[in-house]
Amino acid sequence: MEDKRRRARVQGAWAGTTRAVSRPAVDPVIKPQPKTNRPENPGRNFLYKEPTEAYRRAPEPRVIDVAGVHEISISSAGVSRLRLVPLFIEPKEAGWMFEQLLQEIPWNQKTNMGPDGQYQEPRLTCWYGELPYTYSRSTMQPNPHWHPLLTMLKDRIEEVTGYSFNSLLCNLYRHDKDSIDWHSDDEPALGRNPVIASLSLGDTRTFQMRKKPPPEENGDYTYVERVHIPLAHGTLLLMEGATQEDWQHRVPKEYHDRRPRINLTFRTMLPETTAVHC
Ligand SMILES: O=C(O)CCC(=O)C(=O)O
Repeated sequence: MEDKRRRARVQGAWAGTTRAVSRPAVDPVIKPQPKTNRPENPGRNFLYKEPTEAYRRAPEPRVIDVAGVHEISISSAGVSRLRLVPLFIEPKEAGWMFEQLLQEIPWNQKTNMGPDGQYQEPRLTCWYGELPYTYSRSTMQPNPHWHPLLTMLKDRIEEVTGYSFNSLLCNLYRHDKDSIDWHSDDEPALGRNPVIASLSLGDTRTFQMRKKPPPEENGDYTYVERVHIPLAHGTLLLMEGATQEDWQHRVPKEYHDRRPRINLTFRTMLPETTAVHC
């Protein structure tokens, strides 16, 4: 029966051709295979190998948003300590101060030298102090003409903290895309374990910190500890001890609209040294 049907097909569809139709001597019979969990390619061996390294997860950032003293690490360089004072300047006062500084500080966009050539900083700045300040291979000239409001704020911070400062770097973040990249305030001109007093006015931005990795990480920051601090209108943040030696900080760009923010970082520059800021 089967042979008869095959012959009929040859005579019908292919009967006119002289080409020989090659076909297997025996029709292949497809047998149903039993279901197994074995891989389809039996030539390959799949062996379970015990992982040689423990699975590492980057730690969640620690958020610091309450007033007080926060010791964030301890190392051979010493304790890294932050003091957070929200509402150091009352909102009513902070409002007119912000407007006045926004209008009256001679803001300027600094040009730095990076590995790919010159670039403009994504923010405006102004430097006050008797000494020049050099970072990213570009120098800010001495500027002894302190705005009276800045002198008043410096006096107020000195009175409350017990520290004294002779210099000030003012930063203006005009909108959400202005920022400052990872760095430490660790120039030789600032001396060992410098104290930095940072006063924020205007819109809130997140001040991010990351711990410098140990030598065995070869400069990889993937798994380091992180700290996030929202710096709101009128907040004072003090960085003390080994903070600059053991940590870096930045204010990143934001994905959502931000109104302008002014940050005043009071520092003490030592004379007779050359500042080098990375
Ligand atoms: O804007 C800030 O809060 C940080 C500024 C800063 O990192 C700096 O001036 O070195």
